[in-house]
Amino acid sequence: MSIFVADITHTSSGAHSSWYKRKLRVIVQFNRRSEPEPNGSKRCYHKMLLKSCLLLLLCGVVALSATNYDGYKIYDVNARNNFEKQLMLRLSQNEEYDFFDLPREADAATRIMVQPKDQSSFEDMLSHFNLDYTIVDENFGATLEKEQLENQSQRLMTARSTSRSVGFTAFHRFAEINAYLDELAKAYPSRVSVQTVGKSYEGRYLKTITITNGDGKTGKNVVFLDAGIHAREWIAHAGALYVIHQLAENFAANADLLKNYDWVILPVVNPDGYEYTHSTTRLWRKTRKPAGTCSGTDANRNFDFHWGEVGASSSSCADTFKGVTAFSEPETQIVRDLLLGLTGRGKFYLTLHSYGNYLLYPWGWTSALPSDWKIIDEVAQAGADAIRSSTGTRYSVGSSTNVLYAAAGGSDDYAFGVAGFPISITMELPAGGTGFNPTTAQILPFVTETWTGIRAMALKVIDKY
Ligand code: 0X9
Ligand code: ZN
Repeated sequence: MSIFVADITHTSSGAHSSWYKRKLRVIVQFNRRSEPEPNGSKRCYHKMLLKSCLLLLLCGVVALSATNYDGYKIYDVNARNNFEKQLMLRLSQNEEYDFFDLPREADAATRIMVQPKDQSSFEDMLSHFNLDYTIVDENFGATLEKEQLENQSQRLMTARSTSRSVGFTAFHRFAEINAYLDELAKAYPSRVSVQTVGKSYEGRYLKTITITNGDGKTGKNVVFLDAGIHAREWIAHAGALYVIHQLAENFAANADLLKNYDWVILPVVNPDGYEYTHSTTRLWRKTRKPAGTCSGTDANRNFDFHWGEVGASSSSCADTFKGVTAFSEPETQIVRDLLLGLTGRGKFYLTLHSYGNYLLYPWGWTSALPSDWKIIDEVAQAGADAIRSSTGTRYSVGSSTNVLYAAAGGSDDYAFGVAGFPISITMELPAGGTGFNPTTAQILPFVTETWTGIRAMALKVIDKY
């Protein structure tokens, strides 16, 4: 019998969601009765292996900056029981590993990207604990290289073949997205306007687009939609652009969505992060403002509602860094001010992320449900049902904490709990490629399917408020 002592995050009440909740110092004993007790050099080997496993689990080191991902591997680890799940959760606190998702159920696969220098110790650790795993990408750098070339040529094709700065066969740069908004305001001046709502840390102008039916009525209820809080979730930005395209350019077919409602859309919350994913580090998630020894804050942990209470890191190098203070980031301040400015009129806040096919509603900070959760559930369910009947794609619906994990400081909780939006939903679009990297061919099918869900949810909201 070996005794392995580690700080393992405690999963409270067996709920697969609230893994961040309490940190307990626990002693995990793993019994190796089925194997002969190691002796001599074998015992020594086991000790060394265990030591390197411990080091691997316990050391949190500075995150990388510029990355070409050459030789990076992506693994799916299938945590089959509570011990294995706890092991994965503990490992996810090591900032050297990029956990694309976190184990939620005992048998759910967890996707992890591991850089070359850590791969052999990582695989040793997996084998040592007899974890079930597969490699889903042997060289993420090579995958990205091909995809970047393809995206580049698709961007050029869009530029050549259409009068618009964006299309849905490529992922576009921030400047192209802003140019598209301005083109729409110019093309449809009676229905569409663009507002500059502030500046990112690096000085990029954040713009919202307001789409109306042009009847001149003021004070209508509002749907506020944003995307790109997380830089690497490119399909979310594309999804917001498709919503804009539908409402502005396919107006007649969507007049029912604009009769009594105006739409305000911020397609890129975090432009510094977004540009950084295009230029330097494809899987960057956070903003870019320096903090401590690293850069960037997880904007979706930075809102001042139960800020930092759960599921957020205090380490500035972590991907879920909560920020030095609540609203430390100019980008989250901008979203805050937009949300507060819509208090009363704002009925539906929808924030687009990826990935995982979830429609999540408050709360993200507690497993308790808001008293009127049934109405939000009905709206989200309408979205999931519409998508299911159009393409067969399944979405899971529920509160963030209960369906995914507890994480405080999210924009959805703030919109609902502080700005008074009665319906507040985080939509996690599907995975493409190995998760965050859909191929260019996947963009159109994903965004049209997403639009079907958004349309159904908006109709439900309009019907209720
Ligand atoms: O963790 C997040 O911020 C979101 N998932 S993601 O994979 N896109 O990073 C989910 C946020 C759900 N809402 C709250 N926890 N408030
Ligand atoms: Zn996200």
